[in-house]
Amino acid sequence: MNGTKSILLAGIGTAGSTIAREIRDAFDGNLRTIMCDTDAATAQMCEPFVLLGGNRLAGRGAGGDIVAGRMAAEESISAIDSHLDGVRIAVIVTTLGGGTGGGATLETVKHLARKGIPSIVFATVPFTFEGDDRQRHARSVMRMIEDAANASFFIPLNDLAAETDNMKEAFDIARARLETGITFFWRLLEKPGYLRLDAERLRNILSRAGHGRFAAVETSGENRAREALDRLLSSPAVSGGTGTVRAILCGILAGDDLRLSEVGIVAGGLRKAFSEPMRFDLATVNDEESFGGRIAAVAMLFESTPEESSGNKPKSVLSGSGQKNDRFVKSEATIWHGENMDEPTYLRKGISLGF
Ligand SMILES: Nc1nc2c(ncn2[C@@H]2O[C@H](COP(=O)(O)OP(=O)(O)OP(=O)(O)O)[C@@H](O)[C@H]2O)c(=O)[nH]1
Ligand SMILES: [Mg+2]
Repeated sequence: MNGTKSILLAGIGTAGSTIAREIRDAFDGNLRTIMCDTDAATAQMCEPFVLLGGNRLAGRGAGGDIVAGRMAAEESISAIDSHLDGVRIAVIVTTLGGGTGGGATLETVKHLARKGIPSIVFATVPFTFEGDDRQRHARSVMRMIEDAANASFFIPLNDLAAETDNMKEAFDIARARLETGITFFWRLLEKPGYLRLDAERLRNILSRAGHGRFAAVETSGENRAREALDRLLSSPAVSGGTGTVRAILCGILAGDDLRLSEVGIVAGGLRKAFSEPMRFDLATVNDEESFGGRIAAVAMLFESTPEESSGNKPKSVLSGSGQKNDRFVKSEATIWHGENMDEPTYLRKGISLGF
């Protein structure tokens, strides 16, 4: 199966489904997608569609009730199974705050896990002005999603208030940000690159990543690499955060003019910015049509909480050597003949990439 077809984009809830459809449209329809909602009206704009809780809610939506959303998913989430053939990773997009996004997402993640499919969740967190109840529900759901999903990214809508005072613009920015983070995976798999990732490697990286943050920048001009690095390092996603960064996935997307030294500046600079030992994966995408003359740099950071960083480290699965695996939040080190297989080959073998 084509690498990009082994990733499924699932939109949950009304806004989540709409965002998933918009992302697919913006990506020339070339994303394998499924939309799930308790509101039958969503089916008119989103295809393929799975109605959740048809018996219980009669296609009228969960009305902001996350318990109703959860029960609806319990009732009918297995209807997505016919869309899972060959799927190796699921990327879920949703908005917390509604009953379906808030209630059905966790059930969807758990269902996929039972099928052996890791989930990466991208979710917006409601504006404060939407009310204390929505905020509280969203926060409690976030924690459960963080625990259940293999990787999760949350975008607080409040943060966008610093960028615009206009409601529509704020939602547009949120959508654009989700689109950047989500389509990054497809771009990594679909386009050729000098340092490539395939679906299995991506699954390996993300299936144990934990809570994440991401930043994406685009630059052009003579100093584009230096500028990309500076902007990445000063973005709240990279400079903020309370936990220890355990793993970074760095992507550099550019046209035919990408220079080795530029890869060194961005990837090397990002890596050096963190003193903690961590896993670092780099992928480059060569896409002259989309990025000719420019560089797009994406940094996904996965971190542990302060408690996890000071807590016990898991033991090795294979060797039982007790070797620490500092690089992942939820995993044990995979030791084989004394080597930590979770380290990229070029690091284990000491191969220089020129930075
Ligand atoms: N990013 C984004 N978020 C939205 C948009 N519209 C609403 N939201 C957010 O999404 C939350 C509600 O999501 P909905 O999709 O309406 O709710 P739902 O998941 O369908 O749940 P129910 O309608 O209760 O079944 C709100 O609290 C908002 O924070 C949008 O256009 N874009
Ligand atoms: Mg709805």
